[in-house]
Amino acid sequence: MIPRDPAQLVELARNGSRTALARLLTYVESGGPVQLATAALVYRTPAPYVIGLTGPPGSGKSTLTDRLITTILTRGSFNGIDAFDEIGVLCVDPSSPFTGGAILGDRIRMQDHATNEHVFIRSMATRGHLGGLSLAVPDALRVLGAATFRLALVETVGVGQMEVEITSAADTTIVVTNPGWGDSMQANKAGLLEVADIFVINKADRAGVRETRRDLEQMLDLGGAKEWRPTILETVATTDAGTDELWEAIVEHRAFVESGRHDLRRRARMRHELDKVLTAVVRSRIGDLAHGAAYEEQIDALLRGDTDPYRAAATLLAEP
Ligand SMILES: Nc1nc2c(ncn2[C@@H]2O[C@H](COP(=O)(O)OP(=O)(O)O)[C@@H](O)[C@H]2O)c(=O)[nH]1
Ligand SMILES: [Mg+2]
Repeated sequence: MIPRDPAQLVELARNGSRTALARLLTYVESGGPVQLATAALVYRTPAPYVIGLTGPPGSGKSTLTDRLITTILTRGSFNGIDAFDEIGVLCVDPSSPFTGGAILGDRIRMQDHATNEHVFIRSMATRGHLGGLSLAVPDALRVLGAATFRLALVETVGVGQMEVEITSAADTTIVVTNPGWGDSMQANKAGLLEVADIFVINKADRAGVRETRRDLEQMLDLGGAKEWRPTILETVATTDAGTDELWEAIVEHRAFVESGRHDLRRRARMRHELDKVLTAVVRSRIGDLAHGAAYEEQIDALLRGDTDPYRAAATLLAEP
C-alpha cells in the first residue's frame, strides 16, 4: 500500500519509488493542503538541471526530446561533466487542461523510453494548483529533485506568453523552430528571443534553412549584445542528424550557467516565482472575500447608499 502522507511519499520517492513520485506530482497539480505540504518538503532539495524545449505544435519537440534522451543516456560522461543516468521528462500543454491528443502523440513518440527505468515521463495538467501550470511546473521539478533526479527535460507546447513563462523556469531553454518559421512565431518573437539560449532549426531536411538562420541571426543582432549569444543549430530529429551537436551546445551553455555569471538570472527567476505566488495567494484571498454573508451585507449597504465601494472593500479586507 502506498501511503498518502507527503513526507512518507518523499522518502519513498527518494528511494526510487516511481509510484510515490507520481502521487507527489498529482499532489502538486491538484493544489490545496497536500500541494503546500509537498512544496514545503521538497523546497530545500537540490533541483535538477532543467532543459526546456518550447515551440509550435508539430515542430518536432517530442522527437528531439526522444533523441536527446538516447544521446544523454548513451554518451555517458561528457567533456568531464558527470553523466546523467536518470532523466525526468515533463510534457506540458497549457492549451489543454487535461492530457490531450498532443500528449498522447508524445507518449507514442517516446514509447521506447516509457519502459526504460532510467526515464520517467509525465504529462502535467492543472487540476487546481493555485498558480496554474506556470507554478505547478517549478514545484514538479523540485519533486523530481527530491526523487534524486539531476536532469529534467520540460517540453512545452506553443510559443505564447504562458509557454515562454513555463520554459523560462529552465536552466537551458531551447526554442524549436522549423524552416520558414516566421508565421508561427510572429506574435511572440520578442518573448522567445528573451528566453532562448539555443535556437534549433529542426526539419532541416526541408527548404528554407538558410533563410531561417539568417532571420534568426538578424533578430539576435537587433537584440544587442548579451553575455550569452544564443546558439543556432540545425537538426533533423527523425534521422538523428544534429542531436550530438545539440547536446554539445547544451553542455556548453550549462558550463556558462554554472560559471556563476548566471546568478542574476536565477535571482530574477526566483523573484518572478515569488511574484506569481503572491499574486495567486492574493487572488485566492479575493475569491474568499468576494462571496458569503459579509460580502452580501456590504452589497446591501452599497445599494442603500450607506457606504461606498472603497469603504466596503476596506471593511471586507479588515475581516479576520
Ligand atoms: N521531415 C521531418 N519531420 C520531422 C522532423 N522532426 C520531427 N518530424 C515529424 O514532425 C511531426 C511532429 O513531431 P513532434 O515531435 O510530435 O512535434 P511536437 O509537437 O513539437 O512535439 C512528426 O510526424 C515527426 O515525425 C524532422 O527533422 N524532419
Ligand atoms: Mg510534442
